Amino acid sequence: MISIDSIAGKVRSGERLTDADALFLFRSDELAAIGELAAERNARINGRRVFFNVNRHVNYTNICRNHCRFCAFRRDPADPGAFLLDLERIIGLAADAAAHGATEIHLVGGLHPDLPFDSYLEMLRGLKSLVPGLHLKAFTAVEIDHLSSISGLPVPAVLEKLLEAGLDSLPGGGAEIFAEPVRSRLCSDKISGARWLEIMELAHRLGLRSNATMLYGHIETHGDRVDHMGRLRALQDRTGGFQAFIPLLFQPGNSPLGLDVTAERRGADDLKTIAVARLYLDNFDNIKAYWIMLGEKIAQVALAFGANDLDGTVVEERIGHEAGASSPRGLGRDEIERLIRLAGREPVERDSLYREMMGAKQGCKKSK
Ligand code: V47
Repeated sequence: MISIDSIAGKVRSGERLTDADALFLFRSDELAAIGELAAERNARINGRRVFFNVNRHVNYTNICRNHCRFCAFRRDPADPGAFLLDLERIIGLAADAAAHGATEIHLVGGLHPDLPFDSYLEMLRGLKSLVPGLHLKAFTAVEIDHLSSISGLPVPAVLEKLLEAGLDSLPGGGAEIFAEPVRSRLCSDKISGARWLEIMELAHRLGLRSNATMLYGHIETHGDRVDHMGRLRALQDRTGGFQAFIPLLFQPGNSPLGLDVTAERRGADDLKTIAVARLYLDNFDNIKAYWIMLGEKIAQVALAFGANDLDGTVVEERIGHEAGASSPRGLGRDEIERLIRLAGREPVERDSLYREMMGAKQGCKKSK
């Protein structure tokens, strides 16, 4: 019989949790006990240290040929608000971020129907040459698949070319929920969960590190969440290439999914999801509480439920905010440090490969 005690025994002796254990935790009301266990495991790995980085998100386009039903960011080319940034603008945003102390650009966009493969290479080359020193975390597995289609090159060849042009790592977006038929109901045009995992495996085999996300809090079941995390854990066993797991709380505003997600479903579920991730994903060092989607308060409390990373300053977030996220679009370095300190933890600025940053503190102003 599975119980909190049986799971605690496994966690303390280093025995891997089963899918049934994870499902039990999701269905359990013992939030505080689950959180304590997750915090205990996190403390063994990370002590009181909580990572953040000074980064900037840049979305080069919101024009997308996919029609994901959870997404309020995408546009058709003729829609009001559709945009495609030119290279000069992208470099200007990156240069400004670097001047404010950023060490990473998180560069992602929609699947633009007409942008040629060379433009993606030019983005990376331009950024690397004109704003050297910035880590380029760019293009989700979904974009990589798109680049393979438009270039006619197999995925490893696409990745090799991107690496040559300056790619440093891959973000974890586009994973959504792997389980069919939920994935088809959410995003029938998008690559399958199996393809997302295949592309990540190919990237890891080339030495690229990446993140992994899970979009939750919509029409998925707890079983779908466990299935999703199970597939990530299995891939991580094979490659070790994932740096962080990031549960992304669904923001319901302005999206075609049209779900009325009430506030009561938030909070406890978010904290439990972080805690289960910490306990079940025993081969992930870093569990990220993405404050943009969670809000600063829940993200802060998540640090007592197994999370050890708050992501970064972000500066100008669009995907969650177009869907109604009520967090700020960006935070200053000092604000993130303060959030962490007020949660009784020690802020540690990291680089994009989770190495502690040494050296001078530069100012990073709040965006708005
Ligand atoms: O892939 C889209 C999700 C993702 C909504 O790798 C939504 O370090 C909530 O992947 N509500 C993009 N989520 C963001 C992302 C990310 C963010 C921060 C850090 C990293 C990283 C990755 O946002 C998309 C999709 O899964 N998304 N719409 C929405 N309405």
